[in-house]
Amino acid sequence: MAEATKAPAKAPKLADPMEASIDVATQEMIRRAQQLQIETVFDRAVTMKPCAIGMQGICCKNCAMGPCRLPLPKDGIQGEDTRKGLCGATANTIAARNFIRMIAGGAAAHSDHGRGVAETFLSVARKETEDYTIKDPAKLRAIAPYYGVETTVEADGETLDRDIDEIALAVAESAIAEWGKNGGELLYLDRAPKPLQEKWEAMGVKPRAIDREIVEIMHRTHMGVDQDYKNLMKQGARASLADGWGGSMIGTDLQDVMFGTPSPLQSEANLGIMKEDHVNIIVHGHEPLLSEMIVAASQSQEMLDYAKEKGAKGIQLGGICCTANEILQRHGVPPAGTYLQQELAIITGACDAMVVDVQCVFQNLANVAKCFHTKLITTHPIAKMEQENVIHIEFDEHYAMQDAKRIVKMAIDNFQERGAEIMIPRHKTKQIAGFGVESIQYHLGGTFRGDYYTLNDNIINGRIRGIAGVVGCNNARTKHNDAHIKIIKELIKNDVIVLTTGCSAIAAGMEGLLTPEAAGVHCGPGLAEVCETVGIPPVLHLGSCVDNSRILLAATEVVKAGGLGDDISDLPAAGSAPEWMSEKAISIGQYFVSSGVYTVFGYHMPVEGAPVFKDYLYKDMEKMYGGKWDCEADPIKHAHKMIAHIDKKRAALGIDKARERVLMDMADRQALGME
Ligand code: NFS
Repeated sequence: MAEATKAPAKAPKLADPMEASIDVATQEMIRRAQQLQIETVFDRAVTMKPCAIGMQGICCKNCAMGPCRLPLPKDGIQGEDTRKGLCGATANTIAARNFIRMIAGGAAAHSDHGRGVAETFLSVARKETEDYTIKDPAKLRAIAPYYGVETTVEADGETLDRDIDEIALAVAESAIAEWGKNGGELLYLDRAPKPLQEKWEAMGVKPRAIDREIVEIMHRTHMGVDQDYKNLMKQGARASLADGWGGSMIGTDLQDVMFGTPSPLQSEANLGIMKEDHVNIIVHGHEPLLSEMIVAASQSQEMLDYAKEKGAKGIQLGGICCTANEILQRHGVPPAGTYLQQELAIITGACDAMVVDVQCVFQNLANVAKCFHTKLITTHPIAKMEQENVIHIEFDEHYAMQDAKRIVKMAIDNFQERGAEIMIPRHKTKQIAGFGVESIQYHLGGTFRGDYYTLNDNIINGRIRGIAGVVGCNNARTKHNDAHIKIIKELIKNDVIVLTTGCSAIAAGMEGLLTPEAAGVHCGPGLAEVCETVGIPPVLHLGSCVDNSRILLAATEVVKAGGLGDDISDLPAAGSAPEWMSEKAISIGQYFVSSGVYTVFGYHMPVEGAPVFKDYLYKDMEKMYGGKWDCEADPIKHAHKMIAHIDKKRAALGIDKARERVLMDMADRQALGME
C-alpha cells in the first residue's frame, strides 16, 4: 500500500547539449557525461533556478535582521518608492551595497594575484630563488620610472645604464608598497591620459592604496554606514581603479618582466588538444607563478624520459581559464577550454592530473574526478577543497621547480592507472595568440614611428570603424560561447577590430577567429584589408583577465598617437562582457566605465530592482567619467549598441565622413563588378 502511494522516482532533468553550448566538442562531452551518469554544471543549470530577488540586486543580508528582500511591486513603482529594509535601507542603497561588494571581491581577487606576483618578484630581486629570473629586462627598465626608480647613473660625466639588479630591487619594493602605503596615490595612475587623471581628481576617486580601497568597501557596506548610493559608487569606482590601474596592471607588468612579454605565436584550442597516448596535465586557475614552473618541469628531459619509461609518448599540457591564457601567450601551450569546460576535461577519462590554484575552480571537479583516475591537485594555501580525494601540494615559490616536478611526476605515475572509459573529442582549432601593447605597436605602428600611427590612421580614414574590447567569462545560465561568438562576429563584420582576453579569448580561439585567415571570411571590407595587409587576425588575444590592463594601456597609446581626441572617452571604442558571471567581471566593468569606456554586459545585471541606481550607472556615470554601463542580452543588439556608440564618437571627432567615403568606394567597386 505504502509502495503504491509513492511517487515514481523521477529521472533527473538533464541539459540538452545543443541548447547548452554552440561548441561541438562541448556538446559531445555533455552527452558523454550524461551517458556515464556524471552530473555537470550544464545539468545543474536546468535543475536549479536562480533567486529572482537576488538577481535584481535587492536582497540585503549584511546583518542578522535580514535577509531583507525588496521585490518590485507587480505593476512597477507608482509615485514614491517606499520599499525599505528593517533599518530603512532603500532599494538603491541595497543594490549599490551589493554591487560594490562585488567590486571588492573582484578587485581583491585580481589584486591578491598581483600581490603574489610582486612578492615573488621581490624574492627574485633579493636573489632568494633561482627558479624565477628576469626574462625581460627591457620591460623592467620601461616601467621603472613609474615607480620613481632611476634607470641610469652618472659616472665620470657619462650617463650609464643602472645595474638591472638594483633597478629590480627598487621596483619590487616600490611595487609591494602599492598595496598598503600610507598616503599618496597609486603610482600607475600617472600612465593614464591627463584629462582622465583630472576627471578622477575632480570626482575624488583616485585610489590611495590597493588594500585600503577594498577594506573601505567592506566598512562602508557594513550595517549602518554609507547610505547614499552615489557615495557608495564613488568608493566602488575608486576600488575598481585600484584593480585596473593597480593590482592587475602591476601583476601583468611584473609577470612580463619575470616570464617574458608575450609576442604573437601559434597554438591550438579546445578539448581536442588532449592526447590519448600522452600524459595529459591540465592546469586551471589564474596565477602563472605555478603554471610557468609546470611548463618548465613538463618540458624537462628528466620528466620526458620518465613519461616514456611509463609508456607515454610524451607530456601534453593544456590549460583551462586564465591560467590557460597565461601559458598560451608566453609558451604556446594550448587551452583545453573555457570556464564551462573544466569538468569536461576530466570526463575525457584521459586527464591524468588537474592542477588548480585560485579562482573560477568548480568544487564539483572533486566529484567528477572521483569517477575517474584523475588526480585533482590543489596548490594554493588559500584555496583547498573539502573532498577527500583531493590532494593538496602546497606550492612555495622558493622551491618552485621542486614542487612542479613533484606534481608532474604524480601525473606521469598516474598515466597507467587510466580506465577504459576514454573519449577525447576530436575538435581543436588553430589560433594566433600573444598580442599586447608592445606587439600591436610593432604590427600597427609606423615603420619609423614608435607609436600606434597606422592603427589611428586606419581608424581616421574609416577602414577600421572602431575598437572593441570583448572579454570575460562563460555563464551556465546562457548558451556556452554563443554570445561571445555572435557579438565578436557582428563587430568584425562591421569593421570593428576586437581586443579580447579571458574566457572570451579562448572562445574566439575555439571558433577560429584568432587567425589572419578569419579576416577574409568574417570581416567587413575595411578591416579585412588592414588585417590582410598587416597579417594580423581581426580579433587580437591580449591574455588573461588581469591583462585587461593591457587594453587600458593600448587605449592610452591610441590617445597618445593623436588624431582621435585627448582622452579614452573620446575614442570610437566600446567594451563588452557577453557571458559574465564573476565578481571580477564587475570590477573590470567598473574600471572600464571609470576610465571612459561605454561598457555593455550580456545576460543581466543585478540592478533591475533599483531603477534609480540603475539609471545612475547606465546614464549619469557618463557625465562623470565619459563612460557608462549598459546591458543587452541579445547578442546582435548588444553588438549594435557598441557600434552605435562608436559611430557617435566618430561623429563627435568629425571622422564620420571619412568612413562614408570608404563605404561609397566599396559600393562603387561593387557596381563596377570588381567585388
Ligand atoms: Ni576572468 Fe579568468 Fe574565465 Fe571569467 Fe574566470 S577564468 S579571470 S573570471 S571565467 S573570464
